[in-house]
Amino acid sequence: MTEPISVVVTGAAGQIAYSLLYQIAAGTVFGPQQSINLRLLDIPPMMKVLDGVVMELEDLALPLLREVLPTAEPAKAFENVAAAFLVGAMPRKEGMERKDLLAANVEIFKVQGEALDKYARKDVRVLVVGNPANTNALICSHYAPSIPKENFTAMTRLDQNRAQAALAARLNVQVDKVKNVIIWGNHSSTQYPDAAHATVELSSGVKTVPSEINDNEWLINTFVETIQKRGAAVIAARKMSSAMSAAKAAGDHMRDWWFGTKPGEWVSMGVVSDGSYGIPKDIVFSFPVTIKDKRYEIVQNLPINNVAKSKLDITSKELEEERAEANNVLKK
Ligand code: NAX
Repeated sequence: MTEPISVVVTGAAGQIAYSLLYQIAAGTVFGPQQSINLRLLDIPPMMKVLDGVVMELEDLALPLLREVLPTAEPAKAFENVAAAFLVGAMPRKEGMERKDLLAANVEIFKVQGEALDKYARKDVRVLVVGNPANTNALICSHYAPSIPKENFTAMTRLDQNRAQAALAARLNVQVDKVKNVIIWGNHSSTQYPDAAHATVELSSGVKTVPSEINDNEWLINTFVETIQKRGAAVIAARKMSSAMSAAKAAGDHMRDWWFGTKPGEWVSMGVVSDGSYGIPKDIVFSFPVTIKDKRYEIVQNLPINNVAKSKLDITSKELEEERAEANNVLKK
């Protein structure tokens, strides 16, 4: 067994963390040989709830889990961390406008960016889950200038998993037979779930998903809208937002970042745009990436048709607007 690494989860008393912490402690994310010191950050009113989470973590009796530190102080939570799951965020309350939500979260991610800069390892891998995830990741990175920008990512893996599952259901195949579906853009209703480059493994060989489904209208309209609105559909049914599937997706994202993608396969992650596919630079945009040695590269030269181009424009415009609003808040 290797030396323990420190891993922080923020929003540790919340719903997503409740499912995520087990995966981290059980070795599903960082591997079965990697022992873990967990740092759990939440806000002061949640400390009692967090005590309960700590008790449950103890009761898991998992050998990989070494120390567990519950705290409301970012300075302690981010100390020497090698990986950070930034799940905690201000939820949208009734009557709250998008602007107000953004303003509240900009403040949180500024503080956490500064704490990462000061206390975390310089090679820390940061995954932002808390919404608006893409713009929160951008802000966080901005306030942690000593950590490379590439080390900040936002989660669109839940959208990818949803898209993969929807295509597998439509094709009546096991979910792992479908590969390389892409989520472009923002983790919001403007995201573009794109099946144009996806493949499916059938007994007759590997085929492209569009040729097997052979229903453009379904792929361009029904499929895209179903994925864009899936989060809202879960809330309508469960009266609470996706948590089990979000936690699984966060684990998938970090595990692939840590251990790499399989040959010929890619995954979608919100990363700082380098201008690929004509996307404006310096927004956190979800692209297909391949990963090796803990470094990702954006998959290049995929053909983008006019429909896809217009969808990419819509979601990048929204991200530029969010960035402008965030900058306004920070200037005040
Ligand atoms: P919960 O409301 O259950 O938990 C959030 C926790 O964060 C609470 O315990 C709260 O006290 C804590 N918190 C608030 N401010 C904090 C701060 N400054 N520092 C540390 N902790 C803080 O929400 P949950 O269902 O766990 O969702 C968490 C976030 O994930 C939300 O922002 C949600 O919108 C977002 N999601 C993002 C997804 C994605 O794909 N990127 C999908 C799922 C989810 O909707």
